[in-house]
Amino acid sequence: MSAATIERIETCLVDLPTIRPHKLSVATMYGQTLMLVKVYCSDGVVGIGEGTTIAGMAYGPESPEAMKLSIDAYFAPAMIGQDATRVQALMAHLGKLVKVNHFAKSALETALLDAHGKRLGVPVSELLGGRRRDRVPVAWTLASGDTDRDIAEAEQMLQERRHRIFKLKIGARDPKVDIAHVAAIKRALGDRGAVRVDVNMAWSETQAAWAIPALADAGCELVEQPVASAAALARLMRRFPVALMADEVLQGPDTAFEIARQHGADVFAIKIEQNGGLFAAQRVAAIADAAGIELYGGTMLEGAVSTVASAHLFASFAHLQWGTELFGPLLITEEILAQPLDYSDFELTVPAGPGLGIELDDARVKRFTRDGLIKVTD
Ligand code: MUC
Ligand code: MG
Repeated sequence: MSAATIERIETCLVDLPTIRPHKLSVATMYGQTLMLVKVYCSDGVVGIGEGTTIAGMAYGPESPEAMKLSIDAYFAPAMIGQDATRVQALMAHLGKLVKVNHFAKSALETALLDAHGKRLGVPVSELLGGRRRDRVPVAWTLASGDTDRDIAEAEQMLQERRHRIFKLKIGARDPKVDIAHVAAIKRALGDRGAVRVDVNMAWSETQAAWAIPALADAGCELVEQPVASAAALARLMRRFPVALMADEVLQGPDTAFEIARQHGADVFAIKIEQNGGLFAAQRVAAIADAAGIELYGGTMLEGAVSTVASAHLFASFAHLQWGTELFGPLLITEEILAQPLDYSDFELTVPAGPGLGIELDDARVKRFTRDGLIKVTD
């Protein structure tokens, strides 16, 4: 095919409010910042990508501001004039020039895949080997910090047939208080809703050893990243029958291989940003499959662009035993797509159009675009 080269790259920061405060063990979020990137190619095709973090730098090493800066100052100059049609080769080239920066790389790879899919007239899922499903189950996170409010929220989601899998964010409070919270929610929902928890690394190994059986007794079916250490997670695996999921410790194929080698998790939460892009996340999923580890489609509470990129990847997985948590756009008050995504009957439809299959509402994006790199708060 005739080469299309990269002509220009634009980045912006878009600050959007969340529908309610979102409380994690690491921080409370009141809004989400999307770092959006547009890659303009010589054949007239424009690809879009997105990078997000959770609560600024409280969750991981990159911030939206750092992603923008690294793209503007380092990635973009190295990409101008390069062949836009050889996505893996270009990403490998960038990998040599810039260490780590997984989130920024994921945003750029998403934009290149979007552009290439548009160019070829196929969805991104086809560039990843072809989809095995058109819709993916979507969990909702209950994280208001208040048990009654969380129960009311879950009831509303069940009634609207939007979600029936609920992930509870715990770890900020005393484990005893957290377990009472989980038990109350599971009691209220019964068999109508699955309950899982994400501790975001907050517990010590001894706290986890005490709390995990209590969570299982409360009806919790999956415990995500209870401790920070991969070795401690592997030790906990030997002690309890309840499913344990790795999230933060998965930072690309090398880490996935090491955890799989130690039988260090029952389930992998696959995140495109945390692993350094869609292809790296695909390799992580392949390692999990080979090791008999089950799969879950994770999120960095991404906006629509990265959510859809993830959906294309998860649609191509051979196994997706635990569904996904691709609810990020629903946590944000503003719709930034020209055509909203289809969340219905407890699932998200993976768009079928070329590339990501979505179009930004540019006027809305502009309205929330930050003027400058640093957010001014009063
Ligand atoms: C995480 O740690 O998995 C996913 C859902 C949510 O509420 O937070 C994220 C991050
Ligand atoms: Mg997690």
